[in-house]
Amino acid sequence: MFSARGTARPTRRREQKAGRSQLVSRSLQSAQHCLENRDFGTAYAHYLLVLNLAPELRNDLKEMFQFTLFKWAEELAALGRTRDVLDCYEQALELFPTAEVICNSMGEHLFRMGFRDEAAGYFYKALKLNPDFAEAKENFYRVANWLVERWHFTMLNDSRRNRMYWSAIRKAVQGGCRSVLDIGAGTGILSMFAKKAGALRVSACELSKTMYEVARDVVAANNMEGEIQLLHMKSQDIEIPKHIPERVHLVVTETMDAGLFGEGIVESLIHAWKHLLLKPKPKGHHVGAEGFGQVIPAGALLFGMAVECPEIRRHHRVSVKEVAGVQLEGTVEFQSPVHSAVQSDESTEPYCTEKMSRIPGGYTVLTDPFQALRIDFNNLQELENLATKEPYRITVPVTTEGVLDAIVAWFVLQLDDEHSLSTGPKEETCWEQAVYPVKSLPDYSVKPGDRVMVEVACQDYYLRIRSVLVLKMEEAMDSSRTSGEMENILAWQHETELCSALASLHTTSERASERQPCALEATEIALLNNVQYHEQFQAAIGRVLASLTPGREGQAAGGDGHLGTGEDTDSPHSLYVLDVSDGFSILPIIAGKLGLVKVYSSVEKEQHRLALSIISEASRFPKEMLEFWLSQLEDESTVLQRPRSDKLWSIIILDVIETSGLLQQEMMEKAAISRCLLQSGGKIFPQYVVMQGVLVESETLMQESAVQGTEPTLGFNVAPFINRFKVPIYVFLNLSTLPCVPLSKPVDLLRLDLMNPYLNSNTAEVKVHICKSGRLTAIPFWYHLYLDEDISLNTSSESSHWKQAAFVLDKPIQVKAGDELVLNVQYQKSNVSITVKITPL
Ligand code: 44T
Repeated sequence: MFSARGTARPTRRREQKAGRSQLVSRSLQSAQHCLENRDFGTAYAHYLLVLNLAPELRNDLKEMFQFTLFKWAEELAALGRTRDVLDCYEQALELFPTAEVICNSMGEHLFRMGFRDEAAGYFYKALKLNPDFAEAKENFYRVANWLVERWHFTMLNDSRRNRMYWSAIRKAVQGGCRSVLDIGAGTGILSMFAKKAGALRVSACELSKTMYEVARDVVAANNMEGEIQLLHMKSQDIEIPKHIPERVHLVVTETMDAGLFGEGIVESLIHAWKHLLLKPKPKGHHVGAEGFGQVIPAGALLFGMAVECPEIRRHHRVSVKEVAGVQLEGTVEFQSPVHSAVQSDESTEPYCTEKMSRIPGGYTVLTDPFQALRIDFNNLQELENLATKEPYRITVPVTTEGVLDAIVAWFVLQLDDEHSLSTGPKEETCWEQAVYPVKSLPDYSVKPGDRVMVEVACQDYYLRIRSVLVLKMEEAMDSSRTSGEMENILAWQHETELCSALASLHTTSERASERQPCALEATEIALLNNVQYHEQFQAAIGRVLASLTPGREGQAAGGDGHLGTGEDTDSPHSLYVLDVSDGFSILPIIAGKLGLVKVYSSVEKEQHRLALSIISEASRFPKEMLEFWLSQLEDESTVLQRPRSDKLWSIIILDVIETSGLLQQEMMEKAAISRCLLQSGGKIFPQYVVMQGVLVESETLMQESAVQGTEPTLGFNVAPFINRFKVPIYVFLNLSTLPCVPLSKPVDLLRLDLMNPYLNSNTAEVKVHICKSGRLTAIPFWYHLYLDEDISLNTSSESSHWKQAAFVLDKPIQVKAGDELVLNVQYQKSNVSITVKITPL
């Protein structure tokens, strides 16, 4: 047994010390020896021993220890030994509790393992330890964007919504609801409303760990600790009396998404009515809520309307038949990720969401709004019936001529019989709408007199709205119909049955396609529809290829001038083009069609590879000239390899801008590797990138980036806690419809030269002339991608598949027309940051 501390005699202590230092130096030697042999596990164990025995060596050994830890953790992670990875980091952090690099690396492992909340905590800690730590900053922003969705800010800033919930909750509590359960607490604001209104017992549950912790801090900051019981759990896991002592009078919740049911409100309320709420008030019972259960919101009405919207269309239907010499029509069946069909794969949401008032290019309403569904949240039977309800059809008269692109849906939330909120597209609200893109119709054009038939289905408690058919006026009047049919058609009272009957005549719309399916992301579809993008690439690639083989321009294009068959495909005269675009890309075929070139695509999905092969064939581009380049994109250095040991690339196409509007991570590193693999005269596409920005005043961007003080939250102190997840860059911005006032002309912020990756400077000072007085709140930015000196792509153009991004200032700066500002633009890793300096005149 060990002797108690301090009781050992002096001589023994000396002996121990000598023994210890021997052990330390031997272990240290072993550690170094193991490192040389790349035996990181044993080296790690030795270091651990040394550092525990000789804490005085911690400073000297820190670097080596970290290196060993990272290497060993990588090995463990590759072996799937998750627990061991985390144990190592925990040990390491005990030794070096203030090592930001270890914190950050721990966060990265946690993130990869799917523990995102925990990862955020470590990135945050690393940043606190060193606010200038670029990697940790970037990691934190990415994970913060992911963990705390941006709508929290918008929602908390929506004082109308807050006041409405407050009034409804106060009314219920004062009417006798003594005990309250808040399902999906978020920041805990509804629970605080209930407490303030005088509820005796308030409990709240929140399934996200991050949000649960935010709620804990918020409740404490508002001196309601001990008065609101917070549970980090899903409401369905709450048990009585284990978690809450007894059934409650009132459930408050705002677990609705834009499509109403997407956050699982139906399931959680079914469970709440069965297990957590007092029994409902019997119908016709008018006296107080005493002893009965109730839900706020009491119910909802769901509406829909048909719209024409080019922006939705170009993201959900491939409409180009041929692009830059590549034939798409009749090749594969491109499928958008939103499946509204009942039979479709449950894993995909049947709708996407948009704030229709800010959709680029706007939209045209084609029908009056129709009520698609009414649901009473205070009626268990009705909630349960939803799942088993047969799909039903509704017909709506067309009021305006146009193209039927989507059904847009929203709801009116009835908090109680006095308070309601609408999430409609015309409303001044934080809400987005649910969008059901229309697909598989033989003809999308509609005009007044036509009728659109939609099918509403509730499967797995997801609401789906599908346009089944357009009933044309001419068809209804078609004389070839039997007189019986005609009678029915004219007797509009049986309209729905009639339409169902007619629907069965329209078999074309639902017939499964025989073409090869190719599932694409909405942005990939938008990219395919972008003719200009592909033509620009075609032109620029053509120029480079021509410059590399003088005198062969005449052979290019057409696809028939190839020498490319058999052994010739790899002839020494061949040129090589590599496309490392992130998603589905037909650029390799476009390049290949220019002739005498072997092209490499890095698409990974089997479906995409098949699609590319089919498209090549249809475009009469010999399949053997197209190769797929490594399936694993894990390690950039292996992706960017030479086509053959003795050959170099003529063109490497890099994806440098993410659809979110940010520069791609590690793009300059990729450019640097690519640069070494180019043949003489070869090019990286784009050759350089110019980032442009404009100074604006935008209240909207402020509102969507941080909670603004305590006013919108009705005096409760919420802002500082949720604002911890504020990030300086707003992504996925639609700049063309952003409500804002420009205070300057667009200015060049940064130039990144991919052909000379080492020549870029990391900081730039940019002078900006202010042309309008106002509050500078944000700097939206976008990029010009230069394929060569005269061919460039603008990521903020109308047909772009990219969105834009914006820096949002911490505090607005008042500026006057005529002022000169200096922006300090910094480029670190793939992070760009901007600080504004005001120079006195
Ligand atoms: N906003 C939609 C969604 N939760 C509203 O973890 C509108 C989107 C929106 N907790 C732009 C604008 C808007 N038990 O923190 C979340 C979630 C939690 C639960 C415990 C449960 N059964 C659940 C279910 C959900 O509730 C919180 C709110 S859910 C969504 C709220 C502003 N884009």
